[in-house]
Amino acid sequence: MNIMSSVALLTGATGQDGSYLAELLLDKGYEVHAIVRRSSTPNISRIDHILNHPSLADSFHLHYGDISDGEQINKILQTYQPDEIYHLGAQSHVKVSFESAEYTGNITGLSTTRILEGMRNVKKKTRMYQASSSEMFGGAASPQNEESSFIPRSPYACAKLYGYWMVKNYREGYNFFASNGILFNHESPRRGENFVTRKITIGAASIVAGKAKMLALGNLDATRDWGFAPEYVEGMYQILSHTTADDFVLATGKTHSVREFVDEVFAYIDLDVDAHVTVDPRYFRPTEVESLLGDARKAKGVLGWKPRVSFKDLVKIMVDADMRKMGLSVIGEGDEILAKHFPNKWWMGD
Ligand code: NAP
Ligand code: F7E
Repeated sequence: MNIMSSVALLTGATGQDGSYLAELLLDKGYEVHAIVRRSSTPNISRIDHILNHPSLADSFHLHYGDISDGEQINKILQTYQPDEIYHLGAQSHVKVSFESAEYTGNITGLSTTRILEGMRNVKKKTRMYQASSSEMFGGAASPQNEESSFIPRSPYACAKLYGYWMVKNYREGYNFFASNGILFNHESPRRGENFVTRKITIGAASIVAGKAKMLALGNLDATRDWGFAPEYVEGMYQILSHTTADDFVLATGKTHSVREFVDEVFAYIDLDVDAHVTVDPRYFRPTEVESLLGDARKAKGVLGWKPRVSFKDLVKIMVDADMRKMGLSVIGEGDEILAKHFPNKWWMGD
């Protein structure tokens, strides 16, 4: 253990953002500890390459635990006394939250209180990042920024809003360095397979590979402000590195419909949308967030954070990756975009 390194504790390290963030922090010389839940089959595919890395593995430590278990969180906090905590663990699927509303409240909402309470027993001044979400704006008028109303439209959004307010309350009540990153949708080749962007890129690649004929989707008219996950992880780090604890929106400032995402993907690999895409009401939600469009001027002005990857670029990066994973030849524009925007790419593989 290098005693000079800053120590970071991550929840959600096996997820999309957590895996990129672990790489970013390791690249910056941090000693990284991660709370991961035990499962009967391994759930570490996104961080396997770090665990097997010749020079990074020694600085990356996994601890079994569940964010429903305050006792274990306390134990880990007391043992490792982190300088920074990034709380990314959550039941993060909006549609699933309608089916598992109480569970989502416990995992996505109450876990934030468990972390904050645990921090009260840590002697050093630990900084805490809370993964808040644009879903909290829900039905609020576009564009949404730090001053917008919160009109949550799902159990997931309600749970995230609870965490958001707990962070603000502990910041004000106990002088905690705790910050909310209010992140709009961000995607990547590591995006969970049942979120719409990845479902579409995998679906299209499967059609090219002859493994599927049709792709069934829900509401094609909803619009989202979609960015590229590695850039949002850089933003998380910048939020915690800022001189004061504060709340920041991260977004691209552009919104596109699910239908436009489908059109871009299918056009890129020359597939006919009408021949392969159907709408299945099973994927509709009881209440929908029709439109999200973020205004990240505060993050740009205060932190200097600015996303580089456009909507069309994001599509190409994700399609190339899924085509490659299926053993198909790739068009390769996604690789060129990555090389152009990230000449010193800090993450490994996709
Ligand atoms: P994700 O891929 O779904 O990852 C969620 C992580 O939480 C996984 O590592 C998962 O572990 C872990 N987790 C879930 N339940 C747990 C439990 N009971 N105990 C311990 N760990 C648990 O999510 P993401 O896209 O990376 O998002 C990261 C965070 O940002 C989440 O809090 C999400 O709600 C929030 N957020 C995401 C976006 C976005 O567009 N991606 C936007 C705004 C906010 P397993 O691997 O074991 O399932
Ligand atoms: O849905 C529509 C769906 O599940 C986007 C999470 O990371 O971002 C994410 O939440 C839109 C919705 O993401 C399908 O109805 C159509 O309007 O990809 P999604 P989300 O709900 O926006 C926020 C910021 C988070 O914080 C969350 O953690 O796409 N849609 N057809 C579909 N969605 C899915 N999943 N599957 C479909 O077949």
